[in-house]
Amino acid sequence: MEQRYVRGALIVFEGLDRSGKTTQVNRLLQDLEGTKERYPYRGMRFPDRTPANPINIEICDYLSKKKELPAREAHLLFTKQRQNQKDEMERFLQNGTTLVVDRYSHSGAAYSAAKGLPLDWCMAQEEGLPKPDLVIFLDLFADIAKNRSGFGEERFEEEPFQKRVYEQYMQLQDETWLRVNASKTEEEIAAEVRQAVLRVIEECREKPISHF
Ligand code: DGP
Ligand code: NA
Ligand code: NA
Repeated sequence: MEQRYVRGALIVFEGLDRSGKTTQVNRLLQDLEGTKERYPYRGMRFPDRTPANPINIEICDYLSKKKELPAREAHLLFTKQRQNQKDEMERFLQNGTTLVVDRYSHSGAAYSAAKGLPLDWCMAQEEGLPKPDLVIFLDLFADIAKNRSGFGEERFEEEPFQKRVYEQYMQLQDETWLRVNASKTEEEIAAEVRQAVLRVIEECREKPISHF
């Protein structure tokens, strides 16, 4: 018998720090609220900084520079947080719930590779995780990002580092990526995002979940 899939889409937002990513995630979640009977959804974010477990707390301490870790160990910590959510993510997707995720595997690989780890090794740690159906990359180069307020306080936010992260992101792109010019207005970006998301939700209803 022919197999039918009616599943949710895995939608991921990526971008440099201060690219306006979180604003756009929240706008999309608000938009989806209006059609939730038809397209159930759930928001998620990585890293998850809620102090719900020791891994989350360790990530928080590392990001706020309270704690130092070798690059490899730090990477595996972030990866573990994603791997721990794998089963739950699959369940939601299989139940027809679209997941809207603020950062995911590509952040992991791009930020860790920018610190000097091999990009391939970083992505290899993501193996088995559901692969996004759509990656919305808010493309705002570091030169512009640094002029936004609050830039530079946290680990990874220094400008030369952001340039390296950007270069790594560029190597990770594939046909599932939508690059959005992040210097457009918030409204323009939101409209572009919404259109792509609704298209992908429809398209992947009939497809099995793919994996890294
Ligand atoms: P925010 O998205 O604003 O909560 O910032 C999270 C920071 O952590 C940001 O600088 C990107 C970085 N980050 C996210 N995921 C990973 C990861 O898997 N590995 C590393 N090294 N950094 C990550
Ligand atoms: Na940040
Ligand atoms: Na953010």
